[in-house]
Amino acid sequence: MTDITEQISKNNKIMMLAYDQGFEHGPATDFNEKNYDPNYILDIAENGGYTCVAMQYGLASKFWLRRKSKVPLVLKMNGKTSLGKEALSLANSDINDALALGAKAIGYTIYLGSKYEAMMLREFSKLRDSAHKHEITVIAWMYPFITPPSSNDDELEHEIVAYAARTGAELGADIVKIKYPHQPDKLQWIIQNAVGTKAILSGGDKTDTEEQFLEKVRNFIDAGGSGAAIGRNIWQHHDPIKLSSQIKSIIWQG
Ligand code: FBP
Repeated sequence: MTDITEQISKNNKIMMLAYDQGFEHGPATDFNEKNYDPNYILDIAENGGYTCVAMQYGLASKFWLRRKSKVPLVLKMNGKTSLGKEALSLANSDINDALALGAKAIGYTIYLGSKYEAMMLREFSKLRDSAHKHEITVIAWMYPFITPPSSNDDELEHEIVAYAARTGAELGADIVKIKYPHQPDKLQWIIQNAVGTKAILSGGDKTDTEEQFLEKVRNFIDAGGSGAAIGRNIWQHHDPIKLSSQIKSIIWQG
């Protein structure tokens, strides 16, 4: 395989539907009568032009696998609930699970700056090696877990996002999933620092208007980004397919 990310991308670009929030945040904050149901999400993934869908093992085996979805699976391997305070997220599945499911990629969150950082770095590296042995794409959710001093929040924040992108690249991820910075004019610098690794945008909660959100995706792609991994902004929207098609145009046509 020339480019390992080809199996979850189209023309070098990635549009991922993320659905691990039930684990990370719990039903109360994120779900309604429609989007609590994994089949609703898989309908969106299948009809909205997504190049991959990310789920934890339980949902992947009970829903994605059973309906034989054609949208490539990103098995999200680690996770933590919002009930604890510690920034530690360890794997709850392994490479054999990814192989048994037929996942094309694995996803792993690293909380950089957490006091448990070293544990996650070690576990990630082992999973990266096993994934690459089986030609499975490795995606690192690179999430800094430190708050910059308040006096120059914005100035430092984009450097921390760049640091996260850089660390993911140096760790050997094929794709880094990074947050949108407070200073969008620094996006190019951030994405450049992913040196040789594709950078995709992490959606965030649904606080922006539709226009603001689409502008973020556009800025990210214009700055050299390789796509987006979006969850709540899509499946909390009243018309997810229409919004997906707008995002699709931005990702592939600019
Ligand atoms: P969203 O677009 O809903 O933010 O999904 C992307 C994602 O990375 C999910 O995979 C993950 O559950 C969530 O964000 C984590 O969000 P937060 O950092 O706000 O807990």
